[in-house]
Amino acid sequence: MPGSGGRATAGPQGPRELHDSDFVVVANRLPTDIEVLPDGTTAYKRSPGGLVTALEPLLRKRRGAWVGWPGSPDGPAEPIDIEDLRLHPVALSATDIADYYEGFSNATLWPLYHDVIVKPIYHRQWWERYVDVNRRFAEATSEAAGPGATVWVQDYQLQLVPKMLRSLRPDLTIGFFLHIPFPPVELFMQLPWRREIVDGLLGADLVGFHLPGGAQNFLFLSRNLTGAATSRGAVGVRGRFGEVSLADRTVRVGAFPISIDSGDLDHKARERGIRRRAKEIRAELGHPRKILLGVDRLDYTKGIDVRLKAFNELLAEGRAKRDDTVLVQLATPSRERVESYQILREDIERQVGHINGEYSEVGHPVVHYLHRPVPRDELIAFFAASDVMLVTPLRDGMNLVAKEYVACRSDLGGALVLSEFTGAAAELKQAYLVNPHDLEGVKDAIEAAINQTSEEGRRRMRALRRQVLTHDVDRWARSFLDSLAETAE
Ligand code: GDG
Repeated sequence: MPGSGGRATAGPQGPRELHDSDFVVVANRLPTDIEVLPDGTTAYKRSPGGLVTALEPLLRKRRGAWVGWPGSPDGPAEPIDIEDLRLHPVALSATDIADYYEGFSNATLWPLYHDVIVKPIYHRQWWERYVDVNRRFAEATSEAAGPGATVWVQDYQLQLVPKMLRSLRPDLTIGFFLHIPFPPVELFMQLPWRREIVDGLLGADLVGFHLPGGAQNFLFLSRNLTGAATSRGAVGVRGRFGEVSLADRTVRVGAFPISIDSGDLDHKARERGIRRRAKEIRAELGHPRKILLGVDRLDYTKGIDVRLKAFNELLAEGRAKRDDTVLVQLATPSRERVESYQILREDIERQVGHINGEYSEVGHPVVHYLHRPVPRDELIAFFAASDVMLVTPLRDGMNLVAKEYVACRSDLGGALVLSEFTGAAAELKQAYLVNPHDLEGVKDAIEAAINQTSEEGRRRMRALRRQVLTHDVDRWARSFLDSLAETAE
């Protein structure tokens, strides 16, 4: 796929038939925003996610297809070939978006799976729409997949697809990966449609989670809700697997911690242009002694309020100096039509206003807050420019930002303050690990990170980089797909 965008073309293999892909990825969004222009031609722009980058070579090699929502109501209705990749759009109406996406996915499942930080809303009408949209995704996938193809379904919006797809196409090998945490059993049991979700996932041959804990929760629920026999499996080279034995087949369950394209990011962050921009950023911020950085979608799971509270108290106690420390918070707008996100935004902006009102001077705010997406290169320059990266979620499946920061620090500078409640904490043990519910602990960790000696910082960063650079997204995808291939054998 082209990196920037352009117009759709037939691939070098010529026009393609339906049912001809050996490898199909199914996700809520297509990897490319596609728009039908007034003259009837199609313009597209690739969204540069890690998943796309990781899967691109495989998709090309295996006549790949991607099934997903094109991201706007003006998307194409028919499959479209962009070079070797076939995109199968699933059209969503305004009501689909409201009930399936903003409703059931993001106001029911998202808070439920993130430890009910916000109270999940259970609406029958949202559920019905979720079932309906999942069915349409399964049908589109069934049209895309060739005989005996491998299908990889992604994430919480599509948990019913594996079962629906298997009943349409028993010949397929189906994998499912959940990008967010799979919750503790007591919380999952709140869901009025808990049995349907577990049955939906059990339609896959392999169900993957970031962490072994999520896999264990799922195994327990499978046994208790369906009566199936489960086993923990042996500890093997690729980690621990469990199995669910159904009447006619076995479902494998495992942990596959996702990662980033670390090599690429490492390379990018060394470029002269990025390093120059990082210096400029420090200058624009007034050459403070220490720059603290937060980078998140504006989401209540990310603990942006936690770090603001901690910073406020450190300033009040004189443990952070108002004239030489700044906090930059880059907050990407997210799910702005969901009420809990509107409340969160007001709360964060009130906190930022309060801190700046108390501790800033004219022309020298102590908190710099942007509510907009920042271009990728600019983000990398921010990573390279900051002394302390603050990653303080109350719950997070993995958190790629923590890994990205580490990948950008070939200078061994910087420090990572990381919540224990992220998936990344299982791998990034040399970070300053914090319990985000323990405000004093968070303050101590930030203070220690601000004042670390350069030897201590280098020691920690070297160990963090060893982990991140050797465990990249390509390794993640390969290990999932190799395990999935084993289930087919
Ligand atoms: C879900 C799970 C899991 C952020 N702001 C900007 C920007 N970003 C990029 C980051 C990073 C990505 O967005 C965010 O990824 P995270 O992993 O941190 O968080 P979620 O969006 O919640 O992702 C999470 C992930 O899925 C993968 O499985 O790790 O736990 O919740 O790549 O750099 N990118 C640009 N401008 C921004 O302003 N260009």
